[in-house]
Amino acid sequence: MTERSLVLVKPDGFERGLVGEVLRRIEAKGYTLVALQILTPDRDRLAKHYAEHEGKPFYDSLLEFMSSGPVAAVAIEGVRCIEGFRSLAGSTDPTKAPPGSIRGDLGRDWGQGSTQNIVHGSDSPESAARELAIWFPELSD
Ligand code: D4T
Repeated sequence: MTERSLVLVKPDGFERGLVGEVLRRIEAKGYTLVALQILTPDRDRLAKHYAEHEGKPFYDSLLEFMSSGPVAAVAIEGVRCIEGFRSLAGSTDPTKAPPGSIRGDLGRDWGQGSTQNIVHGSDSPESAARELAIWFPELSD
């Protein structure tokens, strides 16, 4: 079934000039770009986006990192694109993410407080709907 997912190129990926490379991999996989926006997210938006992580030890450094500079927010579309983009991204820890994935090929540990792993991708249809409403409310019916 065709579905939509939210992809973020995080501040580390944006700063390193990797937006084009991430979009290239999404398009090469065969998914469609539905919407794209460059913005520096404020804490309100990030608190909504990362509500499930509130109270965890890495929450404050995560919000600080994610609000530190521009991100590219991308709505993508395709059959099973939620699962498919998670596969393209690789596992959360970029040091251990498999080669061939975005995080495995392009990411590493930089010794920073928050994990810098280049991209975010929604992890379920419920998360995708919730996150797309936060970043692209204009796409909601
Ligand atoms: P996102 O949500 O950014 O696509 O990442 P994941 O889905 O792969 O991982 P996650 O939700 O578990 O973590 C969200 C975000 O928090 C950072 N993080 C995570 C961190 O800085 N320290 C940690 O110990 C964990 C688990 C990285 C991604």
